Amino acid sequence: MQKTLVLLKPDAVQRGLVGELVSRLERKGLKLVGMKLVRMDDALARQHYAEHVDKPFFKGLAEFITSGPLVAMAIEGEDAICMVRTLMGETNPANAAPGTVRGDYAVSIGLNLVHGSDSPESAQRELALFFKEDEILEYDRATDPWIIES
Ligand code: IDP
Ligand code: MG
Repeated sequence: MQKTLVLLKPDAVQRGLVGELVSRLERKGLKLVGMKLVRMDDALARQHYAEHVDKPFFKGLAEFITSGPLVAMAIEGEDAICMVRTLMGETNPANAAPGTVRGDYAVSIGLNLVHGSDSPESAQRELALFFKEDEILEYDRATDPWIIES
């Protein structure tokens, strides 16, 4: 089992796509183990996008990601990190396949609706930026009767 961080970025919230995008993750069979509405500030943007702070697009990215509320989710599943990235599609919506979130809904690389951690190390680091330990639920599949396996 892996856990990964998914962000429904401010454009997804502003366009009213939260339900649709959560639904896609649920239908795939991924488990929602944490969820909150967050307004990122500059400091959190710099931490979250640490690998990009020196890139030319960082200023625009930081302005956008702090521009309004976003939905942060902790998602669990087998190969969840890769699965989420596949559901999201390529970073640039021009290259994102139809059927993916970015392929179906996004038209610009700046406004590409979703974030998903890209490795187990990133997932662990990024989840800790958005969630305290007790804000991510632990399900025990053997004993928790409300968990229906997809
Ligand atoms: P990812 O979100 O698919 O993992 P990254 O390369 O990690 O893509 O970039 C993080 C975010 O920064 C992207 O989702 C996108 O919103 C933005 N971004 C990346 N490259 C560019 C660019 O060349 N111009 C503008 N924004 C970019
Ligand atoms: Mg990335």
